[in-house]
Amino acid sequence: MIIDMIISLPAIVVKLSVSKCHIRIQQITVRFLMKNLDTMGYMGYNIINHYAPKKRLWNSKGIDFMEPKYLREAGEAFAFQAEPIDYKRCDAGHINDTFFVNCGEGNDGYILQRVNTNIFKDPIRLMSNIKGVCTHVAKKIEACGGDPDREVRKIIETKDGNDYYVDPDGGYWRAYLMLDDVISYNTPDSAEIFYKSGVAFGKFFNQLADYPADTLYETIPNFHNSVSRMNDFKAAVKEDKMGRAAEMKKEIEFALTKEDKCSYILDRLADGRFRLCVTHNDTKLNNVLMNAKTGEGQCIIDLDTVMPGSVLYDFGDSIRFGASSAPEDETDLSKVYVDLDMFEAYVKGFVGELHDSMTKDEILGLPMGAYLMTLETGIRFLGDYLNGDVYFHIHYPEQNRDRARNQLKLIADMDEKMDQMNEIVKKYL
Ligand code: GN1
Ligand code: MG
Repeated sequence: MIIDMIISLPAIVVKLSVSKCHIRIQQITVRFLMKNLDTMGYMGYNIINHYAPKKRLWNSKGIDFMEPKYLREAGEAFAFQAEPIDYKRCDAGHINDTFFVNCGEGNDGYILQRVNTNIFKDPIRLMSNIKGVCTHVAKKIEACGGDPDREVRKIIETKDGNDYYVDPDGGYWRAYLMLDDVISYNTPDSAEIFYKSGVAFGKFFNQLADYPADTLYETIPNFHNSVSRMNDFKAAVKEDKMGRAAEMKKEIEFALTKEDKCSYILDRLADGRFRLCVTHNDTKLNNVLMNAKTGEGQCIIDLDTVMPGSVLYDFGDSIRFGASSAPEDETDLSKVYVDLDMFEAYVKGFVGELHDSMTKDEILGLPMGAYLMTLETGIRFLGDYLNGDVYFHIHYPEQNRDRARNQLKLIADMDEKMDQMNEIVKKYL
């Protein structure tokens, strides 16, 4: 016993000093990043967030430490019910910078967002899309006796009557009314919740069925063009800017074997088997706010990518996110699979709303919609990891790698479950 302890002593000492050294490196990194936040930007903020306790990121007034320049100027530019008292960063969403605005007891709260103009190149046309869509949906809600302020995003104008504020550095900001008594889920707690989100996205799709699609500006061209997504991915692999392709060899090879499936939706849009409609294109479960009291879907949010597309895009993106047994960046892949009960619950809700307007080919194609939206997201995460994390916000350095592995695990599972998914949708023809 004593001899055993003596023998293992050097190993313990080495382990302790390695972990001490690791902690020390983390502390130095955090200190350096905190001093240089202006130049390190969001990536710096997220690394600190990962390594250091969150409370270190809030200053004495309770304001996010990594407060973007002109946050306050932007907040003061909008015609809120009262002047803002404080702001909190919202960490959901991989693209824009989002803040909750508190205007004091008894006053409404607001969402203030700085649009990511590296991705949305023309924020003025983007806002005119959103305004058009919200106005259209608001009229539908009013006609049914609903409350348009609470059932569709309400855009708040600036004090001088614009839909956005431009800061002195050319940053674009917009604001929405924040809704009380709503919940958004990252994973559905029950099949019932996921069913209700399907109903809500189905309703939204219906509300936009007569929207003049040709007036919509394409905020991100080829957004769900899986063929061009695959080409972008191949270019990232070829360039291998960060020297990360070797580490991801297995995942890259796996993704490339799926290339022949990428044109499935495009072929059918081209020959008329699928219709070109107005679609949301980012139908993650957390983009529907559910009423906390009734549990029903209340308001669809994140309207940046409302563009012409196929109904399979909206169905598929919901499945890849909400019918997964685990969150999008779960690293224990044994926990990641497609939950067929969730899949069926969503089919029931979504197709239940849209049945009369969908073609038979579209209903039968839904499992492929799920497959392609998952593949697309997987190769986008992986491509971004190879490109040096320039697109999606990350909260720690390897997050895009982990997200990619997660999505590709779902694809491997869908390969196994395709027959069962096909059988499920046939029941709803
Ligand atoms: C991004 O903004 P957010 O987080 O809702 C992305 C989606 C991806 C999603 C993956 C404009 O959505 O396409 O499916 O991340 N949005 C854009 O979680 O690229
Ligand atoms: Mg989005």
